[in-house]
Amino acid sequence: MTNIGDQASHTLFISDLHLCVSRPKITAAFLQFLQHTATKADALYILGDLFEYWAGDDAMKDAHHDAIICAFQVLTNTGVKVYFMHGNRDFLVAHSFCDAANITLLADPTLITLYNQKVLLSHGDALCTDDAAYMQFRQQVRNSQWQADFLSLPLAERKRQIEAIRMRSEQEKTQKTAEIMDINQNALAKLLAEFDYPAIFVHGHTHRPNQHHLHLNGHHITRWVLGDWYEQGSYLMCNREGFSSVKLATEN
Ligand code: LP5
Ligand code: MN
Repeated sequence: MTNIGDQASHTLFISDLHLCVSRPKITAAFLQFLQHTATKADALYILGDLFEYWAGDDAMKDAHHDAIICAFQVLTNTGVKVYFMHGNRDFLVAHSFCDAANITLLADPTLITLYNQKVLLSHGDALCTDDAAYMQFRQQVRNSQWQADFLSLPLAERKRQIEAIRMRSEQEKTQKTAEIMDINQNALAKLLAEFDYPAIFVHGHTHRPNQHHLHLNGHHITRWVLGDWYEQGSYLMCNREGFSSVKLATEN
């Protein structure tokens, strides 16, 4: 492959878009991103919370989801690989959606090698261990029997229950400090040790985009936190020279 200008080999990372029918501007920005920015990349990694929520793959037959699936198909047909990891909002995304969109589902966490560097990927919510109420909720809804029972409910009932949990979650978050809702440093150190201290760790979820440097057991690790797309789209780009965070132009 010839590496010139923006054709140079590179990989993109995004998370926390929270796409939904009631925020059409974000969906439009995302479709633009897929058509223009992502087509030049080798691969796109979506690290969770692509959707505001996902009630089950039978919810994907509407026009909003159809446009997103078609855009993924167009992108992947040009040879760009798209990988998707579950977030806390869309962990019910399953193989019907991924097959239709031609994207690959990744486990959380996943270790990849990118341009000779070990890069660990996660949504990030599993590391928010100080948030005891969330951890308990997470354990319950990530149970496969619980999910099978939930998915056996009619779609309208699932949506009703999710809306109720959303309201409760928003209410409870007002009572939690920012520290409680951030990554726990011991949980982070434990995860990085399990993966033999990768050079890079990329995650989303906290909506606190940043670059952090850690020194653990003689290793230097860079932790990149992805931003959400509520106000402005953004992505992390990685090429042979390293990582850089990019904001999308906003339309006026
Ligand atoms: O998403 P975000 O960033 O706003 O908040 C998260 C945590 N909240 C959640 C809940 C989701 O936002 C909404 C549900 C998504 C849909 C999933 C589909 C299938 C599930 C269906 C369930 C019926 O993840 C929030 C964290 C925050 O991140 C920061 O890390 O604090 O956690 C909470 O607010 C959780 C509450 O503290 C506890 C909620 C208890 C609800 C108990 C109900 C028990 C019933 C279980 C299932 C029916
Ligand atoms: Mn999240």
